[in-house]
Amino acid sequence: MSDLGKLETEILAAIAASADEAALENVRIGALGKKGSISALLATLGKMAPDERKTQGAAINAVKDKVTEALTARRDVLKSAALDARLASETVDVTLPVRESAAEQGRIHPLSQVMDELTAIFADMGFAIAEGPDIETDDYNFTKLNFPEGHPARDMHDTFFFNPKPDGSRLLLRTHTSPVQVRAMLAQKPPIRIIAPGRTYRIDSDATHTPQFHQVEGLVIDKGSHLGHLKWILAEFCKAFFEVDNVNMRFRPSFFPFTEPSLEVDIQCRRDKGEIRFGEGEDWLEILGCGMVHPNVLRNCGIDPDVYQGFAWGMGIDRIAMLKYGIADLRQMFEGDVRWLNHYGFKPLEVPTLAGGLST
Ligand code: 2NL
Repeated sequence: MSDLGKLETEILAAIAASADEAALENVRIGALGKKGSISALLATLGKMAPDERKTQGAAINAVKDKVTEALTARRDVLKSAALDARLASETVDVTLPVRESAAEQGRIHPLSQVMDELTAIFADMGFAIAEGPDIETDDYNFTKLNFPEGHPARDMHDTFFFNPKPDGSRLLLRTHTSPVQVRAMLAQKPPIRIIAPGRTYRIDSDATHTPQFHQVEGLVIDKGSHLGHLKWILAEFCKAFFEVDNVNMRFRPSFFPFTEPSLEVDIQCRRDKGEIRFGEGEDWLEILGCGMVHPNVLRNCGIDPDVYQGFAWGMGIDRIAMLKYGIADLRQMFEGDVRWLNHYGFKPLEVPTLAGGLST
């Protein structure tokens, strides 16, 4: 076989043996590239006699055409084999569920949900939401609220105190959200209609108490406000919050330094098999404390008790959240267990509203 014939056989064999497009490209460069074997042969034509050039030129170009054809054919085969391999390895199971977006995967803690529900209900009645600092003064947390200095009622609150300052005064972690209302009375003129939801702190830790807990308090100050208004507000609140048409409430006399008279409120319920129903049954469940704002508190906050009357109430949020959503253990609420939150939590985009439903 001639040298040219041998070269052709070798190149065609190398093309057939190329396992992928990269290997094939190397063969192409080896034959047809600038320094390729066929290109080198074509370069010799210039030095040949015209007759020889005619026959050799035709022969070399014929080999070049064959090689080019074989390269194209082989490239097509390798391309479609590569595509087949990708299609086989990158299968998509279209029957799998669609992955939820981050906003849909997250969960709102039941306590945040209940706070949002309370806020929606009272905002609908025309209440403004008031907030204040967790770290308070003795004056706002106790003195202005008619707890006399050294009075045992201060001990009832098991307060977290900070170290005293050089002047003897000491800051504390608020034991209730009442100081928020004190600030509101000092800052604005009546009529006042506010609720103050937030964190509160007392030195208490057992199965039913955590050192940090949550409260919502309400305050109305106006000319001629009275207990009848308070009873209506609380009844409307209970119906809306527990999502029932009817509630029966019981008011018992009680004592708080900041209200006179003071009352505790129970709502009627039935408990069976761990389930609780409101508006029926024989049991009574205490849910909040309330009363007419003590004249001393009004005076301490710059409001004339001969012109204005007010009523206020306070309620623990943690317990009513557990009641409404069937949460058995208070401490689980603060453990931050994602599995617990997936079970008891709420979807972030389903914001509670009175029109759209509180807890759907
Ligand atoms: C309870 C009872 C109550 C208030 C809180 C209040 C606030 C001001 C003036 C007068 Cl500024 N009262 N708040 C009134 C009665 C009861 O809370 O058992 N809370 C968990």
